[in-house]
Amino acid sequence: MDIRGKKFLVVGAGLSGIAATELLKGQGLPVCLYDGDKNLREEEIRKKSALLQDVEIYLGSLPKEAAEGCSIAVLSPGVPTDIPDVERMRQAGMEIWGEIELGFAFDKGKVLAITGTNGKTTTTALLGEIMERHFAHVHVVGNIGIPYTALAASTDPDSVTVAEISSFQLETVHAFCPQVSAILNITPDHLNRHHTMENYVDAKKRITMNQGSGQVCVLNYEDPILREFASQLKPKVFFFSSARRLEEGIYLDGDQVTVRWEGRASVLCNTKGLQLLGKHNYENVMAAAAMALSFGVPLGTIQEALAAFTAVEHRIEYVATKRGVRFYNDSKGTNPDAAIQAVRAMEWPTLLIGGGYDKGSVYDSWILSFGGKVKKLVLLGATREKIQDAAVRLGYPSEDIILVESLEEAVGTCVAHAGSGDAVLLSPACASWGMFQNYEQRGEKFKEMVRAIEEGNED
Ligand code: UMA
Repeated sequence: MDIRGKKFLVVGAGLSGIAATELLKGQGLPVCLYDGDKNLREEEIRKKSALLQDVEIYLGSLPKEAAEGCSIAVLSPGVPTDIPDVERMRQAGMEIWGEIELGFAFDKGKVLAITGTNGKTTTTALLGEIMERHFAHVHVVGNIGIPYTALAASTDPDSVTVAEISSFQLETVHAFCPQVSAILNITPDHLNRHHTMENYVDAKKRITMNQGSGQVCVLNYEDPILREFASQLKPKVFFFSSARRLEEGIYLDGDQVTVRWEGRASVLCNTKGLQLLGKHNYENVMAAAAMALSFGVPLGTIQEALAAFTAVEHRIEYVATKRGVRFYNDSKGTNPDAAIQAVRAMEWPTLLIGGGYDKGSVYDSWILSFGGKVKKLVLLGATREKIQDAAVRLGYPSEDIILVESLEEAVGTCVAHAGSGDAVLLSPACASWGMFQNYEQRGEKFKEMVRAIEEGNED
């Protein structure tokens, strides 16, 4: 589509919206910016970039005349596609794009894109490090925290973009077409936004929708939805498995990761040589390696990157040991499935801090994964009663549940109840929204509080 001469309406003045507006303005395209939050201040937004100085900004509501002058709306990921604001944009004849679609429209190089319910950020960060060892010009963007539109204009035909793409972002792609895609796993998440599991799965599958036979899609063989999806795909499928040997693909066999791809069999690595823990991380390693191999990166380069890679921040991140108690920050455990992995990784009696924004998740599988390991369940946020009810219904002792008002109170409560040899784990199974700007801020605050705990008298 020729976008010259079109006027854009960017929706949302967060990270994505500001970057999208800067990109359009920098390209000399007409653009206005709208944010539904009437409490935002125009001058604060303009301060974020010199390129925003003469952009029309609308806050709280969008005047009809402003909407009518625009041809393409570029939604930030957090803007649902079915809200009245967006419906009005459709009625005004606007095409509805997402920020990823806009970034892709300006990308002159190749893209590798990763989605999935869990493991996206680790896989994206790892793939970025692998790519940086082999290619001169690599960008790592997307849901990982750097908007695609912030870097799209600086791509060239030789550049490689590694993009973490959420289901929110996939709802509004149209021409987006990665050279290599990956869907790591699909378990229920964000159901308040997508309404049904079917819609959520459909959003994830859109990462492949424009891929052709010359391209590759990496899929988890052990995920029943994805295994079945493979038969419907045009791109070549590269499976990974943590549970069985595959005739073609990449798999975990005991401690060894083996690759069988295009007629060759090789050992990628031994998991004991990795600085990542847990089966879910070995799956992330296999996915990143499969993506890199199918993009032509030599095995030796991938092996070097794997040996050097350490866990990403906020994901089962060790913070400190205070008074004999180990503290772990898993603020990125924003859904039950991710939080289960963190509980499983704990080898000590654990005081678990959970709860937060209500995404409509069901917490039963998370609670059932406690397996006698969680000695206190400290709950905060909008979901605290919902989690409490589920825990009691599933037989978790009600006297071991403590409801608190803030993260500070949660940490204080854990300190009061923990003994030497215990672990305190922040792994909320919920998003941070409503109490924090994002999971990073929640994790940072937790780490600050932990570091401030006085050592006390240790025997
Ligand atoms: N807004 C509206 N109307 C609405 C909803 C929001 O105007 O109906 C406005 C808000 O008032 C606010 C702005 O939109 O000013 C916020 O936009 P946003 O929520 O899309 O946030 P960004 O700052 O642009 O960050 C987004 C992603 N946020 C979400 O998906 C919610 C970030 O993912 C991502 O890192 C960033 O773009 C860069 O690509 C965060 C996230 O929580 C980490 N992602 C979810 C997850 O990982 O589970 C999907």
